[in-house]
Amino acid sequence: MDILKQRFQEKAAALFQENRAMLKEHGDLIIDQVAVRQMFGGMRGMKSMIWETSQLDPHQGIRFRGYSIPELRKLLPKAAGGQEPLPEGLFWLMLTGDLPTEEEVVWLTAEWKKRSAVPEHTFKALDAMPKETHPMTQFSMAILTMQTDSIFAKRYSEGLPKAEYWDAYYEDTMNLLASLPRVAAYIYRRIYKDGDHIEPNADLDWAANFAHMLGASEHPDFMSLMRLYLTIHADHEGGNASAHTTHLVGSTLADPYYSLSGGMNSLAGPLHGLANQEVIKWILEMVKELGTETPSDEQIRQYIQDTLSAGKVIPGYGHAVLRQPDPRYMAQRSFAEQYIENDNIVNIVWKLFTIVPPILQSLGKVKNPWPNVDAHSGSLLMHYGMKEFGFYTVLFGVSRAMGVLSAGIWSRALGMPLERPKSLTSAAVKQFIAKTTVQE
Ligand code: CMX
Repeated sequence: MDILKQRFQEKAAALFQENRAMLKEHGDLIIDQVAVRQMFGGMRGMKSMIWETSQLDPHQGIRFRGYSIPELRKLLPKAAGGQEPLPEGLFWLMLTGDLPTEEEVVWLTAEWKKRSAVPEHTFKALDAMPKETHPMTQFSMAILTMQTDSIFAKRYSEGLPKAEYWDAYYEDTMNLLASLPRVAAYIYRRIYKDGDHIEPNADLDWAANFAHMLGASEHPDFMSLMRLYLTIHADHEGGNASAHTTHLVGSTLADPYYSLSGGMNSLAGPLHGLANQEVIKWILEMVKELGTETPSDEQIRQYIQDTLSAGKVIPGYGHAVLRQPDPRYMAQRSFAEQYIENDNIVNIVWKLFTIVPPILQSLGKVKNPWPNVDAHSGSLLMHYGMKEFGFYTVLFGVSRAMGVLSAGIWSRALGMPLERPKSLTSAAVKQFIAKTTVQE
């Protein structure tokens, strides 16, 4: 058994027993109640699932196993000479709850390298799709084509006992994470670089090798950006759409390939991960319409008003849970302050930070007027020359896979059952209201 799997097994076995005992003693305690408003309002705030890898506070933002993003930027192991955290370290942390040592991260980088082969038929299936197919469609489909290699599916069909589900889920997760950068880079080069693919470089860590295979930028800081980017997008507790979808599909014991592909389809929505492409698209349209890359505050204000008057949302702003500027936005801003000098698009992103919130606030209905993670990411990629914004959500997806799949291993280890909440018709809710208000 490898060192990470062993560490996980110890932690998971202990928590499994603790949870069993807790459920026996306190299983009937009421932890939450559901308002009619929540049933019609996308289940906001309803406590309804267990997710070990991270937790989101509306004011503090995301904490991965208790660590904030600024803390992780300091504490996670880094590449030699690098200043940004290695995403491998975050995966280790999410899975075990412990910060890894440098040696452990070196081991994980090497392990993913060993497992990084992509089946030939995946490339063939991608090549058979029209090039103009959206990169997220290609990504999701590519993940499904690799399902032929699922160890979970194979072992399940051979009679895998329940106590070993997590073990097979772990194997698939490690193989998937190892191969996703290659698949994503293949899609990028296929669509935007005439299929001129770049072989992996075995000397590089997971994120740097991804940056290398993308071949989008020669700048060494692009590798640092990828390390930070892939770390901060990984997880945002369990209720967000991509996490919840992956979790739901996994609860049927569909293997990690099916689950992740489902999660990626969720990420592809403009209210979720696709917002990173929408932000840059919107900014570039603004620049084009105004005829300048250095618009005045007044011009930007008017453009925002026009967007809202057209019945559209301001992409990159607002959040279902957060009520403060997103720490993932702030981390990217701090990266830009450190690495980038005077970039027009970055400057627009910073101007929006002060101009958008009062306007959204004045609408009187937006619960969070602050920027989310997607408001900043595209401007950094643009800076290093990766201008193909249709691809941006795939980058988000490669990172998000780490969070949702490590959470999936936990779900299998903790014996989480098939997810099956209760739905009601509108008529049933009305009947409930009539009965309840008469009783009052
Ligand atoms: N621009 C304009 N209107 C907005 C808005 C924005 N950025 N954010 C929220 N609103 C509107 C909502 O559309 C809603 O309007 P209606 O009542 O007319 O339907 C109202 O304000 C209340 O919404 P809310 O409770 O504040 O926000 P929700 O929890 O319903 O939605 C989110 C959250 C993210 C979907 C929404 O803020 C939004 O559409 N933002 C823009 C898209 C975006 O950036 N998504 C990425 C989120 C991060 C991620 O998942 O990657």
